[in-house]
Amino acid sequence: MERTLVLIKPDGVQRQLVGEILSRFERKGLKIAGMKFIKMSQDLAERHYAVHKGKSFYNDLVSFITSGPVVAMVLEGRMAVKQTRNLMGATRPEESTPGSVRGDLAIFTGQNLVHGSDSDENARAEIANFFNEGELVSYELANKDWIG
Ligand code: IDP
Ligand code: MG
Repeated sequence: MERTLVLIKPDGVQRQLVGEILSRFERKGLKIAGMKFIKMSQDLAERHYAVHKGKSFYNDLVSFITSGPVVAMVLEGRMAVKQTRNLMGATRPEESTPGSVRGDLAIFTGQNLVHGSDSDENARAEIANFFNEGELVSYELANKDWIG
């Protein structure tokens, strides 16, 4: 089973879409392994988005992600990284397909509601930025035999 880091960004919280977005991941069959509601520090934001340092949108990205609370979560399941990215939709809302979070609910790349790790390796590093091992919970879903 794979794990991935998902953030519901400040626009998702402010637009009161936390439940809407979370329910899409839950209904898919992904399991919540950890979750917290936090305002990201400058330091955490810079670590999380280190890969984008130097890009034209980097400063806006860091100031946006620290502008208000986010929901940070670890989702677990079969091919969780890819499954989550599919549910999120493409980075640019004008390119993300209807049915995806961004395709249905976002219109602007700078406010595209969600973050999801893009590889297993990055997921491990991103999870470690947000969660201690002790904050992740191991348990079985009651319906696991019906999810596969
Ligand atoms: P992702 O969130 O789909 O993985 P990335 O390329 O990793 O997309 O970019 C991280 C975030 O930076 C995006 O979700 C988006 O909010 C923002 N971003 C990416 N490209 C641009 C851009 O060209 N202009 C403004 N913001 C951008
Ligand atoms: Mg990314």
